[in-house]
Amino acid sequence: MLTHFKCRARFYPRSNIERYDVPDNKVSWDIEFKKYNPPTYTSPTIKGKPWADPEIDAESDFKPKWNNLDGSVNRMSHTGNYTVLNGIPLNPVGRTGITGRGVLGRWGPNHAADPVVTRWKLDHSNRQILQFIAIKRSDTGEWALPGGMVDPGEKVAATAVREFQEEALNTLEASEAEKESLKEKFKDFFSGGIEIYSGYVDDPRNTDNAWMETVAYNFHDNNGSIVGELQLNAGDDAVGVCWVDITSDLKFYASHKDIIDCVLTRHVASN
Ligand code: RP5
Ligand code: MG
Ligand code: MG
Repeated sequence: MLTHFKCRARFYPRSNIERYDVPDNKVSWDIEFKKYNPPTYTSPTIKGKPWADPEIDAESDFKPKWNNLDGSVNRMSHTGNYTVLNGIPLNPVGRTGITGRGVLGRWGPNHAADPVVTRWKLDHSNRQILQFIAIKRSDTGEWALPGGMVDPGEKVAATAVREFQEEALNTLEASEAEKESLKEKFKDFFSGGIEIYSGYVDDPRNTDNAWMETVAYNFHDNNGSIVGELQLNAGDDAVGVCWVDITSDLKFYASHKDIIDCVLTRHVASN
């Protein structure tokens, strides 16, 4: 059964709020946990932001369409319909030890996309090793996929490409001419993404009422002739970027290791 660990760490990210301790056998909402008394936390940094929902309270005229496409905001979960208890969505995986939204903008699912750009490398014994492009996150310092949030109305596959270009190529600081040339050169490569995962992410920012979900796409350069031309340059919320050999002992942000393992399995099986 799906469970989560990273969103049960003692302290909520970017705060000194301590989560209520949820033992492994009390994660599921189906298991009674009478003592469960999590703190409520919604970071002041998200309040009033255009990308964030308002508070849910008696006076509010905020009437979201849970489990539906709500205008241009996708409030559907990849995991199926989630429960809404007293007007508030419940994390489909279970308890996290904290209620409210933390630093996440949306109640319920917060949708992201993750690009996994891969190529083969030959090691000293001429064995093929799959490599992917990882970024170092500025918030936690962990290595991660260069993913990001889906803008309202944006196609998820387009988010994956945009976030890759912003975080791994720093296009936010590129000139229009540079962006145009990049678009032209890599048009086919970035239109050939294969969906490899869609679902819940065990993100440290998740709460009982707000959580991350993603769709991950693999952009694979089988003979390595295309991606060699990519000028890696960390941008936006990334402070480092590089090619990383996919080996079993690697640790990554959230549940990105599981996504990377899916990509590896797929390529090893078809190689
Ligand atoms: C993770 O957070 C997703 O898998 C994606 O990589 C990322 C999106 O959040 P930001 O990078 O925009 O903070 O859960
Ligand atoms: Mg980003
Ligand atoms: Mg990001």
